[in-house]
Amino acid sequence: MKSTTSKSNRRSKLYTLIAALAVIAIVVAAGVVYGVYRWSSTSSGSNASTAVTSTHTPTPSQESAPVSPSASKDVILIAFQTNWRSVAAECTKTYGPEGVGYVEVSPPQESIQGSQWWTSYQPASYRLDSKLGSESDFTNMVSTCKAAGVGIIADAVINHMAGAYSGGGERQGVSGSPYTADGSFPAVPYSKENFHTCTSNIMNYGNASDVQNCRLDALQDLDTSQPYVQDKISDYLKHLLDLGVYGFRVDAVKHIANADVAAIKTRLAQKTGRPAQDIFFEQEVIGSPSEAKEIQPSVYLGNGKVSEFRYSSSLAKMFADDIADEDTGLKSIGGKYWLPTSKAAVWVTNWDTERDRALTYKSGPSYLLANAFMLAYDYGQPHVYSGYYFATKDDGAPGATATSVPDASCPTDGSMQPGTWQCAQRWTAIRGMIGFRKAVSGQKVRDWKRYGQNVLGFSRGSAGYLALNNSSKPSQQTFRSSLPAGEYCNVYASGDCSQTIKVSRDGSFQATLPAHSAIALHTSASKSTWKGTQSSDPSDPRLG
Ligand code: ARE
Repeated sequence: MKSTTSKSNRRSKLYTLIAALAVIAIVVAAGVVYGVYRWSSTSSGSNASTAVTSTHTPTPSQESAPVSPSASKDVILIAFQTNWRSVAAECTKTYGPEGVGYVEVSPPQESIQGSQWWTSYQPASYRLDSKLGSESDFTNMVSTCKAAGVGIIADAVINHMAGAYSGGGERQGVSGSPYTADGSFPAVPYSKENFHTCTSNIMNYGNASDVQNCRLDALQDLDTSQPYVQDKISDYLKHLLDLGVYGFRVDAVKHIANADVAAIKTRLAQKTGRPAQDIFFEQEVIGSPSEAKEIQPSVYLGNGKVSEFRYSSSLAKMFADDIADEDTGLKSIGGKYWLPTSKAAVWVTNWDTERDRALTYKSGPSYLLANAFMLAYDYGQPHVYSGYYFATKDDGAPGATATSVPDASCPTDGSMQPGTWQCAQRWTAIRGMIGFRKAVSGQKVRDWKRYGQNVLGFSRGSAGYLALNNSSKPSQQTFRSSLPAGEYCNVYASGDCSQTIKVSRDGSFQATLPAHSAIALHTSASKSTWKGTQSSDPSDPRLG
């Protein structure tokens, strides 16, 4: 009797255990299925709602989730003038699911007042209370993005403070901090003695002392050689690191002596207890061989990455001429005199060049083709730029006032109307190419071939193939790739695999590449496995 009871007890305990395990298994499986569903529905560009507003509140465990800087997720998205709430929402909705590694945001410190975008580059204090949001909005953005696997790169304006102005008197920054045109910034605090004595504008880029000790565009130039100034700057950067930012784009580095940049980084490393080489620093140095040797991009390589501006200017020239030319075309990117690929920060355009030179949305379909090339090729760390359509150079973000920028919303008609956001991170071709980059990570460029004027193709190992037609005529070709046989989605052209290419056993495929278009194929996007359901995105621009 006793043994029967204990047997049945044991049996019932066993049943309970099995039932409990079954429940756990069902819950886990449901979680996985939900996760896969969410990934596929978002990564295919499914019904992206057009409003970008924050609803996500991260749990503490999500907040501490690490962002792994892996080579397959090296894409930086520049969310120009986008407010913190909108970046947070987009991290969850688009950047994270699409595989963007980092978002570079506009300067987060308090700036002067004004609706123009460039007011962000005139600090009034280092308080994190700016046109783009409060410190708590910023903190929420950092943790929300981190939970979505996306690191935040802050634009650090450390060379100068607000611009000088005439008429004297005190002014207030966007959150009320007072400042003057003669060096008084009590909220930091900085006083006149903390600035260089040269008050004229830079006249001669052939003279390093002029470039580094005088004023860039009337901006009051900090004397970054002073230990006190280095201390204040490193405190500001430490604060951002403490809040969880991944690293920095450092503004106007050419105007700061290399020794000062290195000293600021060393202080920051000491204060945060991190090795200096583990702190991401991407330095803005616009290179020009005709300028002084002390201000060349290569001088700053010891501090981290450096902008390779040759990239965007070369792409502009090549896409206006013949991208397939063996000597002057895309093949020459990353040549002998370029920064080493591991140190180069590259983009088709940024906010300065967009208003001045370079390929931009105003250049038509070449803009998209150039971005596709950047994301498919293996030179430098790519930055996809996402700003807003504008009429004049000074136009601030859509709806910007002197002290705030409203939440972003993505356009739905492709008309590129000034005063609407671009939302480039949502464009079908950009989403497709970010997925391409992830799939071909670590694979070498091969099968490079010129197929005619402005028509070329190349493989990334046996994982992907990109063919570009930058001419105004369709191009019918037999392309030679190293892809395994199969039917692949053209991820440049659609998000739902409605345009496919059949690759034969020898890797070749026949296709007619439309004018100004591309074919992008990779092994993670085959007809039989593709989950995307949305052919195009409402914010796709009509580039002509
Ligand atoms: C604004 C007004 C000015 C006014 C000033 C002060 O436009 O008229 O005098 O405010 O009141 C941005 C805007 C500027 C703006 C500034 C501050 O572009 O127009 O000035 O914000 O609000 C050089 C630097 C490089 C710099 C470019 C613009 O080397 O670092 O000039 N780029 C960064 C940012 C900019 C930002 C700043 C620096 C300032 O990306 O967005 O300015 O924080 C050659 C040289 C380059 C030189 C280039 C252009 O190529 O080799 O070194 O770049 O010409 O001059």
